[in-house]
Amino acid sequence: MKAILKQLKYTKELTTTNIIFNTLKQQQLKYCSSTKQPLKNLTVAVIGAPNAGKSTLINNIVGAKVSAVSHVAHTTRTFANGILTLGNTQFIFTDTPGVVSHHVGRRLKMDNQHIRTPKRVASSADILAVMTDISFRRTKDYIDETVLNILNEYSDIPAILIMNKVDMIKRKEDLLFLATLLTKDRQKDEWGYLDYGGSSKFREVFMTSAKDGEGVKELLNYFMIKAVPGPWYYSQDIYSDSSVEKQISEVFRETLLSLFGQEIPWQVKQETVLFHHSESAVRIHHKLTWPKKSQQRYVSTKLEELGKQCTDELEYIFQCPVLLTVDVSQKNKMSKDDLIMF
Ligand SMILES: Nc1nc2c(ncn2[C@@H]2O[C@H](COP(=O)(O)OP(=O)(O)OP(=O)(O)O)[C@@H](O)[C@H]2O)c(=O)[nH]1
Ligand SMILES: [Mg+2]
Repeated sequence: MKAILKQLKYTKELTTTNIIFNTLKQQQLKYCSSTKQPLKNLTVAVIGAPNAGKSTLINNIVGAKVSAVSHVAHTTRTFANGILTLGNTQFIFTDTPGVVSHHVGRRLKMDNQHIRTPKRVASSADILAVMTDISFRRTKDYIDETVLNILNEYSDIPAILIMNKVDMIKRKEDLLFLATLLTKDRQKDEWGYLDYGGSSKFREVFMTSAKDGEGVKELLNYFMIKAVPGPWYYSQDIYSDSSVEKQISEVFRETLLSLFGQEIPWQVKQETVLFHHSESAVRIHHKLTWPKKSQQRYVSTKLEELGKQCTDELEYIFQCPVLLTVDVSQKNKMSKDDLIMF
């Protein structure tokens, strides 16, 4: 509770979702403290095509930087948990890398862990939330075979469909048409080839805008009803299971992707060399190392902007002033393990 009030006080800009959620949380806390209900929990694995908005939804729901968000596909590389405790109920939302088939993963030179993570995470969830980008021509009427295989393999776990980016759809009647298609098993078109459709296994359909919060309250109410009696796995003021260093790295990754987009060098080593938390501020020294001198020079041209944007975001996360220094350097020989792939 203290953390939320602190967050509300310091916040540079609250998203609609944060407002919805903070209000919901305060109501729940009041309700629970008076009724002393038993503890409940719910683990939701959010899976779906790259760029659907999975990380945006989870970050906005829990109000923390669980994973970086960007317009570049395959931003999320490993799974991460966003945690939210509402009254007597703790939700764990697992963010996953965009689902790709082995064939596509190989072509894009992704490592196996990246390809396998959504399936591995799905096995331990209470609910599978399949997110789809309803504004994207290639995914709006189609759910990827790899996602359908996960639904079939874990058919005992209830699955829901989240049709995201509804803010991009002008004709709202299109949404109903697409919902009908996506909740039917995959079909061929009248000429017998183009696949379209999704799965008849979805128990519910939600239409959301993860970015501006539309429909998120309905989604959360549904999760609230589905929570099952059981212990909490995290203390109630934890929002992410990522280490501080990982959260700082995600902020840098997101900012680099937004400043340099596809042009950025694809490999960087990130290191938080210093992290010091005092009463009044956080001091961070972060080091970025690229294999080539030209890459280092290129990123250095926007170093000031990079530092400013990262400082703003880190101040939002830590809820206090951040003194940030960034070091961009080059090192010829880096081992594969050193590098974080964008
Ligand atoms: N208009 C609109 N854009 C959104 C919405 N949700 C996410 N986005 C944008 O879509 C892009 C991808 O969002 P992410 O949250 O990174 O998507 P993801 O599914 O986590 O992507 P990967 O990690 O690559 O699998 C970003 O530019 C977001 O700002 C939404 O509801 N509406
Ligand atoms: Mg993501």
